[in-house]
Amino acid sequence: MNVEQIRSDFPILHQTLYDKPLVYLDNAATTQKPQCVIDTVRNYYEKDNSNIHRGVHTLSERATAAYEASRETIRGFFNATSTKEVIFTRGATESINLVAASWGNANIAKGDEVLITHMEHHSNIVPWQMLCERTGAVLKVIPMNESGELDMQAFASLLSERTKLLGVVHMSNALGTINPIEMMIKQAHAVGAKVLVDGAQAAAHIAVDVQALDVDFYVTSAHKMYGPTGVGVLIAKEVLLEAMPPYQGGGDMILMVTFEKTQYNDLPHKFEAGTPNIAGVIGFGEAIKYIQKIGLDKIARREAVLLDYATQHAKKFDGLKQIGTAKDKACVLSFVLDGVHPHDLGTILDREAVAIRAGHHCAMPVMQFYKVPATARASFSIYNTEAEVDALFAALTKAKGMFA
Ligand code: 7TS
Repeated sequence: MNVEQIRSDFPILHQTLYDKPLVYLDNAATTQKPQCVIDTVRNYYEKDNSNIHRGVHTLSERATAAYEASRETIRGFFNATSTKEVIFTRGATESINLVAASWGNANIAKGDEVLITHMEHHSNIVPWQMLCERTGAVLKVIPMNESGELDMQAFASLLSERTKLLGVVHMSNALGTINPIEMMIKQAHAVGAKVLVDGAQAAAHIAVDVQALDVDFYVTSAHKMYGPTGVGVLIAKEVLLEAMPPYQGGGDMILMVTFEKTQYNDLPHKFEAGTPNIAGVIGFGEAIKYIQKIGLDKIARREAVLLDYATQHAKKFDGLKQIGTAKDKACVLSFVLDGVHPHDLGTILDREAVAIRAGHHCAMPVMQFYKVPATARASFSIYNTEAEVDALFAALTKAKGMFA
């Protein structure tokens, strides 16, 4: 893989901050966008902008065709059975809220259990907590160990016929851990539970085949996959979606409305009320094509080399404690540095033009587990280089010196 060639696809990377070249290591928060995605969104607004699914004029037909072509691209990428199983949303967060509200209200009752893990992002905790509050169901949590790996024995003993849903993050944003979802899905199905996998981090790094996984609900966001913000997807089994009530009511999700009764639209439109993020969806499709052009296998191999390089640096760095050392992990180096608050670290690194994230990463229970208020997190993508990892550690050395 030619990293320099890939870098040339991302215009934002070629700038300086404080007279130093930008080193962007906040990819878990959002990735940068390649020129082809930027051009696709721009082209849509310049040439095709129009509302979809209802116009008879040419622009509307073009916009609709491009929007639905994106759905097919995304179906293929995740190997969903049909485009009926591909629901566009605002992002992973909305996808989870959709399932918790629609499937949850219809299927969860008092005394049922919803099982999640200790390393979930808040977006895969709070919607389930809200559902449990509404219904009287109980939220259970799979514990993890010091390395940031799930306790699989505890998982097995938490599963029972009361478990109605397992919500599990595919790849943790705070730790980098990749969870053994294939095995977990099988075990959860064995007790009759449905499984929602939060793929917000994983989908840009790990190939996902929803049929092979037999996963019930898989969610992700376009903006972490080189696509636009404000758009994402819920991929779900058709039988489940057919049985689920609509999430929101409005235009496009209906076939027929009278004051007495409304007949809902067919899948996937039943779950896409209102004018969607048309440009975003079309840009999302282009981002997926960009990933496919490079190949996820190549991406994963390259990112593993980079993470290994950064981890070797981290191990040698005096006073640095890594948070998250799972055997199976990707792309995330989360850490604390003796005597320097992560927020101060983030600010000092910014003056060196190194962009990292400092905070709880919307995973406060992970911080509580490690008894830290926050961590510093560098997260890597296909366009990052070994020289940028060197720049990160040079900046850390400088920060440490300032606090010595
Ligand atoms: N799940 C995981 C594992 C995530 O990392 C994120 C966002 C979400 C869900 C929510 O995605 P959204 O696109 O709907 O907001 N994670 C991060 C992060 O690590 N830093 O900023 C956002």
